[in-house]
Amino acid sequence: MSTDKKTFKRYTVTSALPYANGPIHIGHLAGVYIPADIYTRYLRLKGEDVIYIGGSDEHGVPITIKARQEKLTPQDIVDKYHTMIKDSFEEFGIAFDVYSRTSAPVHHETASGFFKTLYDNGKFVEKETEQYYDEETRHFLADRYITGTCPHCSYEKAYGDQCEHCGTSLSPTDLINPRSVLSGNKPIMKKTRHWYLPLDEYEPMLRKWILEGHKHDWKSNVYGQCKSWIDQGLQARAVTRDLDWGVKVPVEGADGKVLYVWFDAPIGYISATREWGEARGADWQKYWKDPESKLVHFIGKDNIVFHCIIFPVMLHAEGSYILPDNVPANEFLNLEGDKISTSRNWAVWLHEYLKDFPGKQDVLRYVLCAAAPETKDNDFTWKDFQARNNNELLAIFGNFINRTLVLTHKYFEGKVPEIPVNDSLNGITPTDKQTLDSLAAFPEKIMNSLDNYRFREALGELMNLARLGNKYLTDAEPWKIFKDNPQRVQTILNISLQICGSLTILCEPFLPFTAEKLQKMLRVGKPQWKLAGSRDLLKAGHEIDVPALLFDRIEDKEIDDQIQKLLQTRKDNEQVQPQTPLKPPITYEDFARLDIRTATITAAEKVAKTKKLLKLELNTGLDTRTVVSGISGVYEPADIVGKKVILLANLEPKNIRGIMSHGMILMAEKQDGDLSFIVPEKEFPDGEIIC
Ligand code: B3M
Ligand code: ZN
Repeated sequence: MSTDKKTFKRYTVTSALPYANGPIHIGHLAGVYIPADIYTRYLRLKGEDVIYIGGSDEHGVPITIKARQEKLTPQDIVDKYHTMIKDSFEEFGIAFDVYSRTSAPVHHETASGFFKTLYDNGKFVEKETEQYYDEETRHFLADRYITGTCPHCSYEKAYGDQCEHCGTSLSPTDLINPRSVLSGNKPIMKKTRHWYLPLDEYEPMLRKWILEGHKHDWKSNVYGQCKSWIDQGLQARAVTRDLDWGVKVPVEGADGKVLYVWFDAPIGYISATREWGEARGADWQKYWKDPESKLVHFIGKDNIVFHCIIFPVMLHAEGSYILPDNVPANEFLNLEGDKISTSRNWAVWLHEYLKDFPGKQDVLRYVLCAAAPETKDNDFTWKDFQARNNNELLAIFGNFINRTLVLTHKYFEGKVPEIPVNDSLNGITPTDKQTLDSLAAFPEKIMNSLDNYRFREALGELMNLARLGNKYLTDAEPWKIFKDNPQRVQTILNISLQICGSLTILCEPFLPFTAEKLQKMLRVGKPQWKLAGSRDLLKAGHEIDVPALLFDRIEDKEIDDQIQKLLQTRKDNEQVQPQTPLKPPITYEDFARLDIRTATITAAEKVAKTKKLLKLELNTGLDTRTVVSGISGVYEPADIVGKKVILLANLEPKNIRGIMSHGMILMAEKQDGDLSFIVPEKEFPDGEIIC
C-alpha cells in the first residue's frame, strides 16, 4: 500500500446499493457495510468533511423476477425490502448520511440526465442486434431472464449475465441450451436496437489511471481483476435493455426500453448525494466534481468490474466528475463452511439477528470485522462468534474497563486521581512511562491501518490497547498496595483511566454502541480523534459515573439455538430438492445383462478442446482399456490416478471426440452437478463383479 499522503478536502464514501429483493445478511455486512461504516466514522472522528452514501438498488431483473414469483408488482417488492433494509441498517448503527433508493424521482431524473448528456455528446454507439426473445411471454431475454449451461464449467443453471458457479461473466448467447426463465421455452432470435458504451475506446485511459496510477494503493485482488479485464480486451457494452421496469431511456424511439441496471445503479450514489444536498441546501456537487474530494467505493468482489471500469468510464465520458481514489473490495464470507445463499436461505439475516440478540449490535460488528474476508474468503461460525464475545470483548475489553472504573469508585469516590509528582517514587515508574508511550503510539497505528483499508488489523490494534491496559492493571495489583501506598494507586488508576479514555475514542468506529455507553460512564463528550493517546481527556479530579457492564456472556444455549436453526434449514433444503423421478421398472434379467466391475484408473489426461472430458486408462482385472469420462472440472487428472472405480464394462464402445471409449464409470451425481466416484467400502481387487 502506498504511504504517500495526498491530502483531500473532503471524502465521498459509498457502499454498494443492495438489491431491494431480499434482506441484508452477514455476508453483505462483513464485505461492504461494516468496513464502510468504520471508515466514515473514523473520518468523522478526525473532523473530516465526509459524506457516507447508501441506498437501495431497485431496478434490474432480480427485482422483476422476484415480483413475478411472489405475484406482486416490482414496486411492492422494492417498497417492502427497501424499508426492511433501511430499518435494519439503522438499528445496526450503519450511519449513512443518506439512504436513498433508485426508484426515487430524483434518481430517475439524475440517471436519465446523465444518459442524455452522454447521448448528446455522441458517447454511445447505437447497434441493431439479434437477441433472445420469448415468443410466448413476448419478452426479450436479457441477463437473468435467460438461463442455460455455462460454457466454462458446464453448470446447468448459469444466467445470461453470469455463471454463479464459476463466477464468469457471460452474455446470453454464450449459454449452451438457453431457456427462458419466464416460460421455460427455447427462445428465438429477434432484432432489437440498443445503445452501447464503447469501453474499448477508453482502454488507454484505464491503463494509465488504474494499471499505472493505482498499482500500489489498490488491493491486489481489485488491481488483478482490473488488469485481467483490460488485458483481455474491453468490448462495447449495451447500456439499455428491452424491459419495462427501470429508468426510461430518454431518447425518441426508445419506447419499451430502460437503462441497464448497472448503468443506473451507480448513478444512484450521485442521486442520493443530490437528495442529501438539496434537502439541506448544501453544495452536493463538490463531493463529486472537485478533484480535492476523495471518492471511495466499498463493494464486494463481484462488483469490481462495474466500479473500476464501467462506472469510471461513464464518469470520465460525462466529463465533469472525479474518479474513485480507491475501491477496497472484499472477498466473500461463508457461513459454517458453506457459501451464503439467499435462495437456500443459508444466511444469518440481519433483521433476525437484531431480534435474537437485542442490544448486541457491537458483538456482530466486532466478529464480522475481526473475521472480515479482506484478502480471501472467510468463514463465519456461531462458535467463533461466541468465543470472540466471551474471550475477547468480555474478557479483555469489558473486563479492563470494568475493573478500572470499579476501583476508581472504590478508592477515589469516582474521581480521576492525580499522578503525584512529589512522592517517594517520583510519580511515574519506567513501566508507567513505557505504558504511556505505548498508549500514545496506538492512534497512529490504528490510523495507518484504517487509511489503508486494513480494518481487521486496525481492530486487532484496538484490542491490543485493551490488552495493554489489562496487563498493566493486573501486573500493578493496586488492590494489594492501596493500604500501604495509596499514592502509587493514584498513578496506576490515572494511567488505567487514560487507557479507558483512549479506548472510548478509538473504539467508536468499530463499536459505536459501546463507545456511547463508555462516553456516558466516563462523562466525556463527543469523542475527538486528536485526544486519543493523550492524557487530556480525563484530567485529574474529573468525576466519572458508576460503571455498567459493557458485554454479557453468550451462553451455549443461545449458540445451540442458532446452530439448530441452520441445521433445520439444511434439512428443509434437502426436502425441497426436486428429486429426479423414478424410472419405469425393469426385470432382474434386464439388470443381469449389465456387466459391472471394479477397476483402477492407471492414467488420466484432459481431452483437448473439451471442458468436461478426461481420457482414462483402466485396469479391469481382465484387460486394460480406455474410457472417456465427463468428470473434468470435478476431478483433476493428477488426483485420480490409482483410484478404484466401478465400471460398466459391457457398454458398447463409442467414439467420443476421436477416442474409442470402452465402457462407462459409474458416478453419483448431485442436483447441482457435483460428481463423486462410487467405491467399494472394503479393499477390492480389480475385476470383481457388482451384483
Ligand atoms: N445491487 C449488486 C449487488 O448487490 C448491486 C450493487 C449496485 S452498486 C451501484 O451485488
Ligand atoms: Zn460456469
